[in-house]
Amino acid sequence: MLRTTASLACAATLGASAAWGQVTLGLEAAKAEIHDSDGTFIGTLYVQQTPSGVTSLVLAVNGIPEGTHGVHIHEVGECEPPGFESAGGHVADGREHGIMVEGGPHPGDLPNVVAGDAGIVNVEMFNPRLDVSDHLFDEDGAAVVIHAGSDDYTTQPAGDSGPRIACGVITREDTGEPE
Ligand SMILES: [Cu+2]
Repeated sequence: MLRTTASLACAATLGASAAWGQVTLGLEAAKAEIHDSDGTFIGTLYVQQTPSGVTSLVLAVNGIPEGTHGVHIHEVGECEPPGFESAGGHVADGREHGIMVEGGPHPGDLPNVVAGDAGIVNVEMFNPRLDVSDHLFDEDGAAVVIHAGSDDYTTQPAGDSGPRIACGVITREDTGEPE
């Protein structure tokens, strides 16, 4: 009985670590260190291609205002504070912005995140449209951007989500050779 309990606990621990940003050998993975408009480091985004072709993103930030925030993958890997306009528009691939729009969403569109009064967000997201090789590692790279307000998933081109309050340049993570 004791033995069964121990192995179940072990399986649960392994499952959790695989979901939270652990890389899989030979599949594309990426990371962004996110800074706010003052240049303060506030957290990290991990991005990973998975065997199913769906991209997994794990966002962990500490130090954004309480409330709901739009988060997107923007098309240029440059984060020039304070406004982060250098990151350009969303990774769009000719699509419309937002899940509530016909012809949407952008591959760079992500669900809103909610920060409590401590300013912390810890979330894992799946994105079937975002391709790590094609969208993140193209010539001008890519960046993750957090907005001051929430994305309404409708308004073009960015869901009326307000100013850009944090940004992280996405860089490739070495995942070794395919097995
Ligand atoms: Cu955005």
